[in-house]
Amino acid sequence: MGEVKLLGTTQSFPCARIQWALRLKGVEYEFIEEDLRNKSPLLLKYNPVHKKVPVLVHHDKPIAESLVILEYIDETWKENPLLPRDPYDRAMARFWAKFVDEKVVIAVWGAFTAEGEEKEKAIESALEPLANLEQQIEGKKFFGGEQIGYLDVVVGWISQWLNVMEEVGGMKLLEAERFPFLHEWGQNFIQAPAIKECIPPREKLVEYFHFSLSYCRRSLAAHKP
Ligand SMILES: N[C@@H](CCC(=O)N[C@@H](CS)C(=O)NCC(=O)O)C(=O)O
Repeated sequence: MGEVKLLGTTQSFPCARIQWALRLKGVEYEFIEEDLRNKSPLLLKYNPVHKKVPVLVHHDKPIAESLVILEYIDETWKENPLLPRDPYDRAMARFWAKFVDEKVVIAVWGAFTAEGEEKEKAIESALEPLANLEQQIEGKKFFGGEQIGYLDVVVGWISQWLNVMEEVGGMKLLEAERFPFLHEWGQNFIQAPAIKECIPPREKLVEYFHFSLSYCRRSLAAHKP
């Protein structure tokens, strides 16, 4: 199916989504590690609009945005389908994927970076969309049913990244007592061979989130009136 390249960083969860999908489908690819503090001419050429990773390059044609790339992968390599076949189930998987990126990621990031009086409020705001996800996974092994599917790959970051964000950001969100089904799903997800191979080492993520947190707080402080 031609040459496949992925421009990404090991610590980025949108990039992990793409590596997981390619591995679940058995697609060979070359991973090109980007330095986001010094973006390569290749990244600027292939994603001139957002200048972000991941970018999948197939037959020299670039595709950006992880959710868009996942759909491209699923339509191009038919084995081990990621999206459900039923149109309604497909629509629901897309609805929840959008929810994850627009609500869960934003709220968790807010809780991670919040300080002082704002922290408790931000944590409460992050627990709400997580509770919506808990309802979705209750009674199922994976969001995709018996097999890992599109929504599992989209939510996958909470299995490792969230845990590190909790530690670095001094908060607790995904407690087993509060979210038993999501917690169990995370354990199952991370054990799958195609997934396990592409989970960044914990210490790399710790370093990455420490850097992100101080960077974010420095820029907030610089913009305070
Ligand atoms: N919505 C995008 C988000 C991609 C994204 O935020 N990538 C980050 C790394 S995790 C990035 O490239 N940041 C560089 C920058 O913002 O300049 C997706 O799902 O692909």
